Amino acid sequence: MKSINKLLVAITLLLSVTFANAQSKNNVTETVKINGNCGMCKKTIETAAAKNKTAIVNWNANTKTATVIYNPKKTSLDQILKSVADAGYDNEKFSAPDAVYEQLHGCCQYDREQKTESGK
Ligand SMILES: [Cu+2]
Repeated sequence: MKSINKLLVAITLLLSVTFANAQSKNNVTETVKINGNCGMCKKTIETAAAKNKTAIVNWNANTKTATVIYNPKKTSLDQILKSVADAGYDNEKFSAPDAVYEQLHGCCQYDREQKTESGK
């Protein structure tokens, strides 16, 4: 059993090294939909998303989309978007808890389009 584990670790390491070499940089860039209204939202969203300093997020109030740059070895898009939802902002993967949404500043209470199950 132990030797199988070691083999798996070795294979995983080998694959990740190969993967890292295949890319000049580890960072990936994705565009995601995040609800919000104004500049204050932008600050909250970007701060929440970059909480663990593993992502750079640039949210656009006009398009309601954010460009997310992150290193998939250190974090995941799910983790980043979960932080954004926890800060009160619905996004394409997670819905904000109602209680947090209600705590947002009046001008920041964006129209919730389709409310999906929280914690989805
Ligand atoms: Cu706002």
